[in-house]
Amino acid sequence: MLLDEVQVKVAAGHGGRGAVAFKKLKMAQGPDGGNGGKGASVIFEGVSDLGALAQFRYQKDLIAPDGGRGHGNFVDGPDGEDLIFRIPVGTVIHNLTTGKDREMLSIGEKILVAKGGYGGKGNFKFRSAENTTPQEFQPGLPGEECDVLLELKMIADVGFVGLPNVGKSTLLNMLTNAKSKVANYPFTTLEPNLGAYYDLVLADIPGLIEGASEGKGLGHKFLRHIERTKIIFHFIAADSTDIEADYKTIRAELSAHNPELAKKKEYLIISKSDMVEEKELKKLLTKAKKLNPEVFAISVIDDESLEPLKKILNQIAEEKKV
Ligand SMILES: Nc1nc2c(ncn2[C@@H]2O[C@H](COP(=O)(O)OP(=O)(O)OP(=O)(O)O)[C@@H](O)[C@H]2O)c(=O)[nH]1
Ligand SMILES: [Mg+2]
Repeated sequence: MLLDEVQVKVAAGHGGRGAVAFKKLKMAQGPDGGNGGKGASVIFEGVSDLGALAQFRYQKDLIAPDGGRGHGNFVDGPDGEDLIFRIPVGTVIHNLTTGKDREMLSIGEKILVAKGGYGGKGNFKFRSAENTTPQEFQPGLPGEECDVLLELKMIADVGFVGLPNVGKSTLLNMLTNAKSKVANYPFTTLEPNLGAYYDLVLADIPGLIEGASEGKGLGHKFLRHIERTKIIFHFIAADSTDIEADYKTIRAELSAHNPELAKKKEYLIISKSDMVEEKELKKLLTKAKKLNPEVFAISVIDDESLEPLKKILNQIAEEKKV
């Protein structure tokens, strides 16, 4: 099961304390306490692997090492080595402690989540003409600590939405290298699937039902994955008993989840067009055009019917390049 939301505790390392020490040579006396090392920071780095949050299933405390303490003879404590965790691109990092959100947008991008504390100065730094035997030192500063909620919101170009069993996964598998499970019953797809169609990322979302935005069915959990998509393919099966009702159900769920979703460019896809007679299909398309003039009838057993859709995808890919 894809882990797409997880809360972790993050603690950067504390700085090491500075040393109080004096040279032991008779001829050369004086302070020689070294500084403490810097505490390690906790850093997230973007990767393409959508499953990367799984590392936090059991490891929920991300604790970076402290800096070492300073020693005599001007020996500074070692810095703690930063902890770097790889998280999927498209993850929103909610810092629950500060209330600030950051997003991991690109592969290789590094985001500092908790900064390690500075090391303290050793007594050598406190020497002066008046104070030749300083006892002063600084303790290291504490590292930052925070609770962080990681929420994966995939960055797909096109999101497939619709009621269950309308052929979303089937089309994804046809167009891409994805192997989304297909079966003739509702809720076959239990988690989102991605596929690449040339440069485009297509996302197949589990079927939505009325009340999905309030938590019914499975799809609600995944609606956030299409918050970032620019384009929605809205599927209605040709053998639907009432396409207008089906259409409105899904539109209502999209707006209820997030009004921004309802504003996205939408193409209406009348799927399984082979299930109805030609005459019936024509009637359906007339009805469908009233709901959304950008409508396509497709059947996965008729390759030709997919051509107009592929053209649209190519057009979307072209627009993405600009
Ligand atoms: N006749 C016909 N059947 C199709 C077509 N496309 C899909 N199907 C069948 O419809 C059923 C449902 O397909 P899925 O792709 O699993 O549907 P889905 O929308 O992903 O369903 P959920 O994952 O439950 O939301 C399967 O039995 C498919 O073989 C089509 O163009 N024509
Ligand atoms: Mg499916």
